[in-house]
Amino acid sequence: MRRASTLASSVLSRTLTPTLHEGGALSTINHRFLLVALYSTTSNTGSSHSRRIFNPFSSSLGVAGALVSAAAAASLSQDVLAKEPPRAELVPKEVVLYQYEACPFCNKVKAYLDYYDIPYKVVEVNPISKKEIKWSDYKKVPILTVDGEQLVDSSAIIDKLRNKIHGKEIVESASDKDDDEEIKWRRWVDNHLVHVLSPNIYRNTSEALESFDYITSNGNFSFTEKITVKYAGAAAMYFVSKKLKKKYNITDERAALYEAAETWVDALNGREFLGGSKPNLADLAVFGVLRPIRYLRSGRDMVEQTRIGDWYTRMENAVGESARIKA
Ligand SMILES: N[C@@H](CCC(=O)N[C@@H](CS)C(=O)NCC(=O)O)C(=O)O
Repeated sequence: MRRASTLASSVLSRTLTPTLHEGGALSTINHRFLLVALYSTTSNTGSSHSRRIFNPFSSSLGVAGALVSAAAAASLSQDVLAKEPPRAELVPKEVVLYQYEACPFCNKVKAYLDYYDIPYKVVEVNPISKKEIKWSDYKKVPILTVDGEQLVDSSAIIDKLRNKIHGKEIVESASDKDDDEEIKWRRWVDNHLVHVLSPNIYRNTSEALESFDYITSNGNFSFTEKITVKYAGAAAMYFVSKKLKKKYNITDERAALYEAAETWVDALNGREFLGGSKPNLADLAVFGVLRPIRYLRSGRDMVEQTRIGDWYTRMENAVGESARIKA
């Protein structure tokens, strides 16, 4: 195993040395650290079709995490909505998701797979070596293989899956107006909402440490590596998040998060979901990207300070059990 100092300097040099590729230098900086940070967690956290309420505090805050989960579970039992599994013959035989556990784009795909009850295996990618995706020319996650076919880019993956497993039914039942609305809000998730998240989870030293504590508690690090990555990562991401704020014209990150949450509730316009009585792809996208931060300080603040909580709980109920199966 590499020594902690080597690991830290490798992580830092990768993180702080921008390279030019899609998304630009700053996004590379952001991603590299997020990989080692929120996105780098263990691969064996899922269980076969067991109800899974995502709660990053379950390991680090023990009783508090259990209480949050218990409250959510109680609400689930009162109001469990039917999922929408595809016809059996349309369910792919083998679906594998290459991911970082807390990556918002990966979580979008997982929300879709969970909601539609499509069993999938997860391969957790090492963010530094990326050896698990060496076989692919595409160097980001998520990558989804569906019966051997490689799909990349979260929104494109979801579109292709929808065509494969639901195709006509959904396309024919939706009006153009519904389609336009769904497309508009899916774009809003990719172009706006995801950019508000990093400045919030690394907003100050304590939140940056909270985020890295979650990562290092769940990631595959030795004791020394944990300490090094936790403190070096938190410090670096604190500064990177300031740059991200500038890049995306965010002056007050919490205000931007609350505004995004309120904007979303306004878009619902009194409906249970954007899709009406059932979630559509925009509901699943918003839910997916918020899921990794929901029980961090920023997510808790968001639910306390805005009207998004009721919709979020409805989504937890609707998405329900994870369809993930053990590799
Ligand atoms: N547009 C892509 C973005 C994917 C993306 O940026 N993934 C990040 C992790 S959240 C990544 O793999 N970054 C690796 C890198 O930039 O080297 C999608 O929606 O899937």
